[in-house]
Amino acid sequence: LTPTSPATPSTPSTTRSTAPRPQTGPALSAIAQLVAERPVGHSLAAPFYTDPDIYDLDMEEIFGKHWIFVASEAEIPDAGDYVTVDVGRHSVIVVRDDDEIVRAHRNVCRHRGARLLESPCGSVGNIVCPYHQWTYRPDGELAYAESQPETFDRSSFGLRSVHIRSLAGLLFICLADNPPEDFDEVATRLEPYLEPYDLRNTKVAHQTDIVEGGNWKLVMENNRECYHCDGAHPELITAYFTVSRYTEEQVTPRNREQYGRYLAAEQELARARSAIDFPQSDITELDTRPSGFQISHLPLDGDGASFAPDGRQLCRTLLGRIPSPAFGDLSLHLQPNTWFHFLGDHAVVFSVLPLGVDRTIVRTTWLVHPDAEEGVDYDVEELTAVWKATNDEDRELVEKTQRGVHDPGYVPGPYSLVEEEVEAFVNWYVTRLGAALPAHLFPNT
Ligand code: 3BY
Ligand code: FES
Ligand code: FE
Repeated sequence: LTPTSPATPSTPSTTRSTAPRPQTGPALSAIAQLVAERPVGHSLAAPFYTDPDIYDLDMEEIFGKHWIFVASEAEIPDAGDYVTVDVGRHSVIVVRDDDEIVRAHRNVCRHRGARLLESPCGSVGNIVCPYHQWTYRPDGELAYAESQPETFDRSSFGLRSVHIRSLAGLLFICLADNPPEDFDEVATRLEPYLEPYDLRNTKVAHQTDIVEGGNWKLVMENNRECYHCDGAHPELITAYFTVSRYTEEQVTPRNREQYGRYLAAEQELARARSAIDFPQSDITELDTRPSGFQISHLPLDGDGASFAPDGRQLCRTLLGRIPSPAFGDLSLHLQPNTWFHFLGDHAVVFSVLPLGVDRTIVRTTWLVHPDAEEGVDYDVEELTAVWKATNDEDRELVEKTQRGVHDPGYVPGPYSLVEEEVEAFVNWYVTRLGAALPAHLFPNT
């Protein structure tokens, strides 16, 4: 296991106040009222998607306090490799130090505050500030600062660290001083599902950033259902069973035939799992804890191996100790900003990063076995085609919805039987927001 650094307490060590943010009383109480009046089983009221004050609150209470998926260890394989990640106004350096430990630091110089690294990724010996050349080791320690008095104590001016942890090679940061503690338990329960893929031992085959013209919650809600898949995702549905996760009563006459094939493929997958003592059960704890999550394993259609039109294997080398190509799709959803698909031959991982109230980055990374050779064992175009198309289709839907919820004619509408995970996401979200707002704003509860 690659260790990750324990975060040092941030300096200066002021206790963060739980009092309302520097915002006018009426704005906060209006938000509290919207939270209290949220109709269960319905989409959110328009201001949650359009109001800059609610966006600021989201950045503080959701992105500022939870574990946020930002990168994979495969993106920084060697000492000195780094990525920079912007979460709202916070810029963070995620770097592998000289002892191979993955660390996260504030991308802010301890001298007079200059932004240290501007590239989205790269490799450094040391981190040298472009302004007056204060020089930091990858572990954050200040190694050199010119023309300082005798009394200058270098050890007091290391980079401020940010909490970071690696879940089987997937890197999560938390900007809060005290991250949600329940992630430990979540990690322990997820490890047996992820370990067989050996994600630490993968390489990046491709990465894309797309900017969606919609609020981050519309991006997440759209991901949490496949109600739209039949109509919107011609590429994805050929690989996927649209009826995945359906119960008997959710099946319509139109998709009954597919449902039969789905059940048979599910049994086949259960057999493949037991061959390697892979956990058999799905877990759904999406809105019952701070680090809400769901892990579920679904068979794929056709050959059942990969996201190809015919379900055919797309990379010749399989990940980790996966026994056979047709190992279905292990999908992991974590609140608030991510989803993952782990297949026998590759993994696709997604990080949602808000840029503004109606602009959101979706970063998609395709991971393959480190020995897989591009052009020999896989073709990048083929490997990425389905999710590139799907992302683009989803972007359009998110943007249409953003335009719709911005329209004065919008009223929240009811979720269908197959949108329970959207409700779970929204419920998780309003619960977090409600808990963050001062109690006196909720006089009736
Ligand atoms: O990525 C997901 O988990 C959902 C379900 C299937 C398609 N998709 C948008
Ligand atoms: Fe970085 Fe001066 S601001 S060295
Ligand atoms: Fe979609």
